Amino acid sequence: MDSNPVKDKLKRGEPSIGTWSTTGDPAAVEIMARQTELDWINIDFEHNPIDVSTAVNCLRASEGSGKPLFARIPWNDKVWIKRILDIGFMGIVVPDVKNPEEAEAAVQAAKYRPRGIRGIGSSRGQLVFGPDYYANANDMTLVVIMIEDPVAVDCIDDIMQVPGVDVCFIGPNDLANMMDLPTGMDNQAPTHIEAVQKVVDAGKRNGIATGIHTGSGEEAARRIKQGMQWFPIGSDARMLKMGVDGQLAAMKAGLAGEAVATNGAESGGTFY
Ligand code: 3PY
Ligand code: MG
Repeated sequence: MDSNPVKDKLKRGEPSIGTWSTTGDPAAVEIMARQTELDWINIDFEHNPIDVSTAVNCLRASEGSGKPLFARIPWNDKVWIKRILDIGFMGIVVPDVKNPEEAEAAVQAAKYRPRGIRGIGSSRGQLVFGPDYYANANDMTLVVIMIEDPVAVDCIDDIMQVPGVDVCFIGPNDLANMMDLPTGMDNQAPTHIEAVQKVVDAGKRNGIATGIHTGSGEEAARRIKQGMQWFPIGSDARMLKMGVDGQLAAMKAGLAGEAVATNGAESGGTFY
């Protein structure tokens, strides 16, 4: 793979929907990567006990699927960005970028000269992507800047105009927290809705893909209709929990003699 199919899709103006791995478990990543309608998986190093030597096995587990893996790093830090890209991630998600200077620092860390300062030394990059890795990496690498503070919304056009920023992606919980609002996915507070819409509108003006972390397929459909192009549905841990909760609720309803919604889960088949 010497180009990034997710970047290609975004350039064509199409939505590219993936999910998060908060477990960092290669088996979970393998199952999700084989879901043909998910375009990518993002491993979340920001809030979870995942280390780089585990994550490289997530990359190996997903390889046969042809799906790019991205990584949310713990902070906007050039050392993290270098190590993550060097082991073969095809993009970075950078938390809480507050202004164009911070966006510029993230892009510089992610790109080789002349655009950036990334150092030479990706053995796995060359192994997996081939001997032209250094020539192709700048084009291939997706840079996702997270908008999680109203100060970033106030300068969103300037952030989007930093060359090399591909996506501005909203963290709904941190944004709510920084606005002194109750947290939660699919936030319905009017001021939160207004801030999210400002980011979407700026994305359209500047030709930059936007997104928000969604909690369900139902929200994902609404966000696509709103004009968003790049975002995850939940995470492996969230979907596992929702699956368990849903099936236990169905069992209880069945025992109580109520109609049971299967919610897409098939009871036949041999996948278990
Ligand atoms: C948030 O909601 O703050 C997030 O970072 C989600 O990814
Ligand atoms: Mg956040």
